[in-house]
Amino acid sequence: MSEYIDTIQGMNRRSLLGGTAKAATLAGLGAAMGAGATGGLLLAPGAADAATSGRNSTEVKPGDLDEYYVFHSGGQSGEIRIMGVPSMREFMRIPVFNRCSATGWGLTNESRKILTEGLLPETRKFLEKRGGTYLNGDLHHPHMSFTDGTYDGRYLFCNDKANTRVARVRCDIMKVDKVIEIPNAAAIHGLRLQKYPRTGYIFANGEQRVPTPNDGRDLNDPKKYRSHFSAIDGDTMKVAWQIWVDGNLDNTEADYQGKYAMSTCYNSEEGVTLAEMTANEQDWLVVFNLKRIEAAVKAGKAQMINGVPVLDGRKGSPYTRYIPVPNSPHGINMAPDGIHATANGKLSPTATVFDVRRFDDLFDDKIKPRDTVVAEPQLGLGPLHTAYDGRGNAYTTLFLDSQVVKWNIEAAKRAYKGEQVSPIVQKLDVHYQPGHLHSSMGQTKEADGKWLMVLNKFSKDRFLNVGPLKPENDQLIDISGDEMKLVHDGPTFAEPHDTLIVHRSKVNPRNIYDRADPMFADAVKQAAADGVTLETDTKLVRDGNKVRVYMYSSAPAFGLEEFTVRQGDEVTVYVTNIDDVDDLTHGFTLTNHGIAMEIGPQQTSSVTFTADRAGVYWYYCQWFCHALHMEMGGRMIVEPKSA
Ligand code: K7E
Ligand code: CUA
Repeated sequence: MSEYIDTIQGMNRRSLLGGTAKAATLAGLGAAMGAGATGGLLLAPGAADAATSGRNSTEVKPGDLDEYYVFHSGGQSGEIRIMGVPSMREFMRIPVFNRCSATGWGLTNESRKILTEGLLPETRKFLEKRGGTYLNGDLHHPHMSFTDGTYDGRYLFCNDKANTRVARVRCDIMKVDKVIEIPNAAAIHGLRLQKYPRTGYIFANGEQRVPTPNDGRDLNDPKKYRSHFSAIDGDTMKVAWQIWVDGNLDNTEADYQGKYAMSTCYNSEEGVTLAEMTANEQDWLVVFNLKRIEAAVKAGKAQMINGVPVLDGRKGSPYTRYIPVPNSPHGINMAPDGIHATANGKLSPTATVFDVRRFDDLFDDKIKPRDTVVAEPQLGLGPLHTAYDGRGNAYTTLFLDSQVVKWNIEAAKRAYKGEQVSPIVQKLDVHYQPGHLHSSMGQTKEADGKWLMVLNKFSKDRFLNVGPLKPENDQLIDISGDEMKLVHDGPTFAEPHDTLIVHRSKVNPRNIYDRADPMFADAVKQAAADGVTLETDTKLVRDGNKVRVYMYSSAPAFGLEEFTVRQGDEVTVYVTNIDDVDDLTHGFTLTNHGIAMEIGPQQTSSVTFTADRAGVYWYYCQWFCHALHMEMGGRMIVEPKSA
């Protein structure tokens, strides 16, 4: 949790509540509220063992498949990782904001187009002499598109806090197809999706407050800085509207009715130093009224700033309501019941539970902001994020206590009304300092209450020592029974913030590219203009000092075993993998030119470079494809300028 503030590090861990002792009293309550959300989903391998033991089986035998996909953020690594639950095996990495040596992401023409076309004009100019695109990103929050309150397997969306971008991943091929920079806002942090009727909007929090437009004005006038909440159209990947808010936006969430979005918001002081930002006892949950905002944008009430309609949603506006919550809240998590949303206290040992059905009355000014609060349980030190099991229980990470606390929502509501009841069911030690946690299907209305993954920021002594930089520790917890049971430690590299556990029935990627895939449509178009059929022709086309080299690949050979260019030529190499077989990927690596790319079955990839140096340069296939894979190569001959 990179944004954690150290001011409360001095507090004693586990000093606040002796929760575990109270576990027994309420253990029955959660179970009594009924399971059944798993109905209709496929049984996992090992489910039979689990049935006899009464617990979930964590074992996935060699050759068996996991029951869930995990889409894991890569934090400052800038990528998304695909894992499996319950095995916790990592299957694949999807380069997003980073560069990838293996696949050529950030290097191929296809990926460079995606990485640059959504940048703002001034950023493109700024990056002209810096390689054309950013080299880093900070990917916190991947989320899958919804239809009718559950995952639909179309897309993943994610944020880049470092360079204020939002990206979209196509789940049919598990590759990024759009990256856009968000104007006006600074540092996109919280990102969630519209759940109903479908995605729809991508809600994105601009965390930092900056002058708007940020062009040199109001430098030393923080009162004029603005935070922007953005709604992006997930189909077109255009910013639909933005709205100013008071304070800094942290995390965000959407309801299951398609009426409201909500963000935790700190720095109600609007300070610029840590001391100023944490001075107040209270910050807010900001609620956004989507219908009112849409109507106002439609009626032309927004001002256009950098091409985006922007509304003023600061206090007193019809578009927002500010609900006071204890100082510096962090995660905001909607329960699968569609009713309850929990804001996590971070600097306060509490979580605040809202009944989102009351937001209608709040916007009609029939009730006061705090009347939307239905519970505020004391959970422990440093509550950051909450997950749900679909049986009425919530699970909250306690960063400072290094624990996950399981608590019951109904009991918390009764306690809030004054009944002598503790909502806490169980506290479980985790290792160490957890940030996000996620339950299987838990951010959908199909929460199935089987698994909980907890993303711990520190691993300390849990793994072999690898030097001063340690991995993080993602732990898997079985939540199918009354008691949470820790079943697996999983080291991960910097720095998963958030994760999704998606039932495998929701995701169905292709094995082989469609030749009509838009990813390489430009290459197909250029080939047609050059009279080349990509699948069958090899050809060198000279166009001044621009040279286009077309070849196909079929294990274990490239269509061209050599081609000749002149020193100083700008060369574009197009490779089409005509193999039509599962898992038969080729590569194209050009030695001493910093060139490498992936070419999947039936894919076309291309790369452009200047042939600066005379000589012979071999290219080879770097993806093991055949018994003669080592022999799969050819020569680029570069004739010296003088010749
Ligand atoms: Cu680290 Cu979701 Cu960016 Cu919390 S965030 S931990
Ligand atoms: Cu083709 Cu290795």
